[in-house]
Amino acid sequence: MKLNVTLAVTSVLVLAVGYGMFGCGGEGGSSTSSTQGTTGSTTGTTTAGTTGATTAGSTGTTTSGPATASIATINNSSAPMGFSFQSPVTVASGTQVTWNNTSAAPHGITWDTWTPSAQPAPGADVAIFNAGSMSAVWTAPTVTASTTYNYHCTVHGATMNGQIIVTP
Ligand SMILES: [Cu+2]
Repeated sequence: MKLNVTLAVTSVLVLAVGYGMFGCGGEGGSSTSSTQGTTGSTTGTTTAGTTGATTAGSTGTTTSGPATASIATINNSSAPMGFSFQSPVTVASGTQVTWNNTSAAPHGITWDTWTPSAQPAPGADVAIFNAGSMSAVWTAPTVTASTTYNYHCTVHGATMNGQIIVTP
């Protein structure tokens, strides 16, 4: 009988401890430790956006720049005027063309007709360039079909002529 009493007391103690733990746990979870929010206002200076020059993007589609071509302009004893242009020369649209004058006389480029005529005009004539020098740059028009541009020499006339074929 003494053993039964001991068990009963033990059970009560276990229940009491268990109840107490639950009670304490419940109260502990509802603790409201309210942290006072900082209410200081930030009054720092506002940094203005950068107003520096915007760097323009490169307009080329390649980093190597436009294509270039050089047209030889030479002494030619069999030509009517004694000089001739390298002709025909084929270049792509947008190519920067110069005439390289290795002959003994000055020459210039005067544009004539082009075929097909629906394609862009060749633009301004190229000024006279002296013996031993390069002409001003002529930029080939942007064409949508292979186009032949005819020209003759400003100095020597229609018999000193050439052709440039511009491709799309
Ligand atoms: Cu000429």
